[in-house]
Order: sequence, then C-alpha cells, then structure tokens
Amino acid sequence: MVKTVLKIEGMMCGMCEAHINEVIRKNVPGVQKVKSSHTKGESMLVTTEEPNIEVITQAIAGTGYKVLSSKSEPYVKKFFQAENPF
Ligand SMILES: [Cu+2]
Repeated sequence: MVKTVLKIEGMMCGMCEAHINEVIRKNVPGVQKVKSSHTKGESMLVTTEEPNIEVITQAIAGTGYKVLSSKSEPYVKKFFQAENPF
C-alpha cells in the first residue's frame, strides 16, 4: 500500500474536491481511499501500488486543476480506536 499526497492548485470548494476525487478514482488503478481538501490545496490517496503520477497529473490537468507536486510513501494502517475503559 502506498500513500500519496498531491499538492493541487485551483480547488475552491467542496465541489472541486468531489471532482478531483472522481478523476482520481477513474484514472488510478487500485485506489483504496481518496480524500481532497480545498483549504489545504491537497489530495491524499492510498493505492495498492505506486501510482503513476504522470497519468494523474494529466487527468487532473484535463479537468482544469494543476498538480504542483506529489509525495509518495509506504502506507501503514494506524488504529486509533478508543480503548474500552471497562
Ligand atoms: Cu469548487
């Protein structure tokens, strides 16, 4: 599993986030999770294998947004489940 964070220029609201999420889901094989934030100007995706940034950049550019940078790292599932005190 790989976690990738994309810095994206042009997202202005929740609709933009949804738009980017859809583009990523459609163009990236093995997407497990995708989350975008227009306030942070970034999208986070978790994929089964290292994603093709070139393909993602092209697909996102085709919708009018611009990928400024990307960073991939191994994804380790974290469990923040609250312990039952009893
Ligand atoms: Cu928008």
